Amino acid sequence: MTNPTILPAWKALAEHRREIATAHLRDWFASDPQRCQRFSLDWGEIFFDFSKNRITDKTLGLLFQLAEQSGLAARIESMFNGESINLSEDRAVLHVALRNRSERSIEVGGYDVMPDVRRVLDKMRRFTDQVHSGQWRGFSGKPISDVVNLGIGGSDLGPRMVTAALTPYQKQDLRVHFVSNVDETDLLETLRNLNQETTLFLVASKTFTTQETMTNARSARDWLIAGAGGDSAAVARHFAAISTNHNAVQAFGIDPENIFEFWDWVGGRYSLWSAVGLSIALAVGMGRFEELLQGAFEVDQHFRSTPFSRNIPVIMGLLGVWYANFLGAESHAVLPYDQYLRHFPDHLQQLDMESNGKRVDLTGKPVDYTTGPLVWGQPGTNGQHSFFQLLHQGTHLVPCDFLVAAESQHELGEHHAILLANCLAQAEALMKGKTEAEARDELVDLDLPEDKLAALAAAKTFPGNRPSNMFLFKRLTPKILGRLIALYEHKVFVQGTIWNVNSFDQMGVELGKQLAQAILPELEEGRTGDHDASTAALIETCRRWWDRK
Ligand code: G6Q
Repeated sequence: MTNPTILPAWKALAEHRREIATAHLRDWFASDPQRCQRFSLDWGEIFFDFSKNRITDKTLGLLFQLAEQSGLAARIESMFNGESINLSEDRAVLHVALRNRSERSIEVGGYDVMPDVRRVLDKMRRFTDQVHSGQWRGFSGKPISDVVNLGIGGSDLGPRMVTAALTPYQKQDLRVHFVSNVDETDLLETLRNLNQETTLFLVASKTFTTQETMTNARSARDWLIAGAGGDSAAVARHFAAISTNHNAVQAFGIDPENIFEFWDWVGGRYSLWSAVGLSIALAVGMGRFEELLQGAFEVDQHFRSTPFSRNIPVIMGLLGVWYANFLGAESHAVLPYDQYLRHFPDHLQQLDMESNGKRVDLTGKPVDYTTGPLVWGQPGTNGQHSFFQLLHQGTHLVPCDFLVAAESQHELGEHHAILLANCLAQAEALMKGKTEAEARDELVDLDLPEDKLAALAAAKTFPGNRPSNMFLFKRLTPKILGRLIALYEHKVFVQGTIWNVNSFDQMGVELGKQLAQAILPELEEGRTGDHDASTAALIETCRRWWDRK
């Protein structure tokens, strides 16, 4: 547990930043034909090209030293060995156990968790097989046609993202929907076209107390029972729960047979690999779900056993530290050139910002350095027609991750080649930029007076030297997707280790859960609370417009 800023490598990096302050990526590429070869890794069907980063061999060497001096190797072992590295909640962090496809046991406090993990996977397999084969029937004897996952945050974003990403692998006769928002619009618009007789609800909630999910679950239960002619016995055929809280699930009225358990050592944003992934398994089948696990397992092995110099999540994490702490970057853009990955930035936003959006270190002391970045993005090429302007010419340094498949899931004329060409061109343009002289050359025929020419050339100049990673993968299969997600999970781990923060609690999210509970009775019943004038006026205005005053 060290303040990273006192480490020798940190100090050396601060010094080194000055050495390369005026260097340009364009010149580094021009003078070094081996640059891409040295700064890329061809790992199975993923080609990770990090050569378009503002780094030299020396930068990387110092970053690897920083990782060593931060005790990263020991911390990786602590996680894989089930130690309580989530200090504030005194919990192990073992999403790696959920995708441990080996025979290796993994213990928490001397108890091997692997038999429990396999038992729940078996139960998921039996359940998905029953639903897919039509053996599982609703209250009127019809097979299931629609599954609705009710969950929020970690119990929604991961499975929602994966299910969308694996659309080409989905079972044809089963549709999977996701409802997260307590805004009734979300539930009502989803239920609008569904039939109670053939709809199955999965209530995914680790705690089974989350206000939004429980409110949606209660309304969904009412809708179902109304459709079943008031017979509450229908709930047993139409509700399953994924939770660590058995008592609350049973109190809700869900058949204990339909409970899929997971454990307190699985953080919400790391839970898609657990029974929280049941919606994924129902969408694509258990075999595909296990291919997803396999991909993540391969990354776990890579992360645990590969030297830092060839370790992809370690390199990803260190590059982020370099930009955040030494080059002043405040955000990180994730740009999948893949419509099926449209929810990938949302998932990473939670993964990264909830994990490393922390202001105190592991001892509770406020940090005096930057921690987790703002993570944002959306699929290409759409973003090119909006925020890419700022990426190219704005005043912020925004490191970007591009993700793109070499092969499409479809064949439609030139679409995929155009998509790929755009992706590669953007990364190249961010790196190279366009000099003022090049801009002037393009304008020469306009024959403008010098002041106008200078202004226009300046507007058309691109500084370049803007960094990016490229994740080029062969095709978006379940295994490749599993790998991509796990790479980012471990990247976040690397950064949390260096920043010396707890990446596995989320007190800011807990706060939100408490605050709404306090205002609700004041809104509904007009009770007086202890609020600032602004909040009190807002409550009063709502009540007046509701005509309850
Ligand atoms: C994730 C967070 C948070 C959580 C949701 C839902 O890491 O803890 O996003 O997943 O608040 O919580 P429940 O699963 O308990 O309903």
